[in-house]
Amino acid sequence: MSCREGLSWRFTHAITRTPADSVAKGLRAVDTGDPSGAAFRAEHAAYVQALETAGLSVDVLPPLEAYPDSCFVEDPAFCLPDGAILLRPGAESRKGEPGEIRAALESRFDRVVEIPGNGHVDGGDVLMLDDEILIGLSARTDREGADAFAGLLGAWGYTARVAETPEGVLHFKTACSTLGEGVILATKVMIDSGFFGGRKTIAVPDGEDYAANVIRVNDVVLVPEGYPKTLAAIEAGGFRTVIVPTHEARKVDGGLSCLSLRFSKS
Ligand code: CIR
Repeated sequence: MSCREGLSWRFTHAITRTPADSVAKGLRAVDTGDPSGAAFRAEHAAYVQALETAGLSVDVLPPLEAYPDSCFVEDPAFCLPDGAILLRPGAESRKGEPGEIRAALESRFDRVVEIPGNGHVDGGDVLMLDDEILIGLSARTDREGADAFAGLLGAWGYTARVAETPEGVLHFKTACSTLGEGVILATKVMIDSGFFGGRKTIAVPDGEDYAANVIRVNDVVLVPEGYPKTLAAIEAGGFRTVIVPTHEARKVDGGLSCLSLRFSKS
């Protein structure tokens, strides 16, 4: 696809979902204690406020107790200016989430389609850049799903490339983010993997890998609270930052990107 300046970071809208109390039972690789629903909701409100301050109109969907991880709305769907795609999350407990977010997408988009076939894709494995969409294979995204998704994106006129997510990384975007204007923030392992070719990258400083997941929203980059070296590296790159608390989300492997679907209408 030709480069669409700002495709991956200029947005007008976002969809989020308030965390339920059942988030205490959310999936996690390492148990560091359960998140508290109330504390998570307070952090979530600050997150929504940061998106609104960055210029977005934010739809906040009600909590879903039946789906502990459903506040991580990035995983069951993917949005482009020309439509939304319902994905098929790889975790058994999250399989019903696309059905739960369909109505919210249909209220915002004329075109809402399902990923074809039976393969799995989590939105957390999809890195949208201005000129290319990268799909990471992971424990949640399999080859069948990634190929089907890449085919659908191709039919919509986008260039998609499938890559291997390094071992031990939950989602491709757990370890990298677009800062916009052609710059990628990533862990050293991701940079060394060569996925990003000759693109400009900023390495996440040692000991702060969690902060690789940031989001560029219009004029600012939202950065998780508590990662001063990464914050300084992003600011040194010439980007304006806003700090947002994600302490509760982190307990269940969540970060800034997975808490919203961000998009602009064409
Ligand atoms: C999960 O394991 O599915 C959730 N506890 C966290 C999902 C985070 N999503 C993301 O990074 N895109």
